[in-house]
Amino acid sequence: MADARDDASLENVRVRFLGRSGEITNVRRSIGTLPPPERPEAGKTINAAVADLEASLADAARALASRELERALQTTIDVTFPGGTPNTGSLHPIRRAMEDACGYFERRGFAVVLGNEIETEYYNFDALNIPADHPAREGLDSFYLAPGSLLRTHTSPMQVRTMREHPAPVAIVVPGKAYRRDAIDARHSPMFHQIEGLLVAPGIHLGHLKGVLEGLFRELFGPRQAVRFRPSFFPFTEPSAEVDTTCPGCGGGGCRTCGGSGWIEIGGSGMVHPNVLRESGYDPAQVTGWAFGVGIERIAMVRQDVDDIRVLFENDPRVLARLA
Ligand code: 2NM
Repeated sequence: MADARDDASLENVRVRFLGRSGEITNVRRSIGTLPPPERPEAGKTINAAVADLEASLADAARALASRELERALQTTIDVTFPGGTPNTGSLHPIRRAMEDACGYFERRGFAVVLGNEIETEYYNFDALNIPADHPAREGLDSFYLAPGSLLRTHTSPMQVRTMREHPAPVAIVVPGKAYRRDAIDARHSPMFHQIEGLLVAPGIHLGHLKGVLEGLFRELFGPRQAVRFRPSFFPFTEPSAEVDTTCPGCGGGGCRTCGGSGWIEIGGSGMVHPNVLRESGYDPAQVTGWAFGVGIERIAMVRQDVDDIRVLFENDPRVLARLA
């Protein structure tokens, strides 16, 4: 009985001896047939037997339950089995591109400057030599909050603010959000991220800019990146150049990412315009400087190999988990 396999076999034992027509029950009933003097002794013996049997049944039930628990523990939980890998999350590709770019400049002694996203028209346009009749200044292209106040259309205003507060030399990068009234499509988002750089000191020239940008793109895309300047125009730099780098998708041979040219357009740059230096409190006869701006989404898209900027804002975990 002590090694009964289940509750049913214990119940069989109980019924067989203690049930309504069980063996002990029958013996108890037959007490009446004994001579009266023998009945008390017989009753005592039977009661003792019943108590004995009930105690044994209870012991057996406890032993059975304990064996069943032991078996359940051993069959359902293997404490040595390796656990599943938890989802740990990761930095967003935009954040990663921004931190990689900032890290590159920080290691070269540049300060990282953050600033307000609400700007005055003066810092966003006037101080940057952008004329009053420039189309970017129209309410159609920029988010004005009130007359003279708008969401910054680039992070350049912080560069002017920094120059006004610190005498040359200055070496900074300004990462952050910028806003333009563009309709959302595969390449445009009304909110986007930039990193802009500024180096002003005596004797600074375009050659310095080219070397620094080459290092930046090698940091971001790999060791074989080259830089190509294409002449362009920005009001705040002279001369100005669009910046291309070797297409990381094909290494320069031509592919879908670069439209077959082997180069991808990644930003703008130039030598800071004398008017901007003067407006910032610097003397263009004493110091010169380069500046550049690159789109962070553009970097993240090329690194993630996605051709639609909206993928970066939808935040599908399957995309976020995919490392470049
Ligand atoms: C660009 C392209 C070229 C730029 C200029 C300045 C400042 F404040 F120094 F004048 N900051 N950033 C600059 C120059 C930005 O972005 C496409």
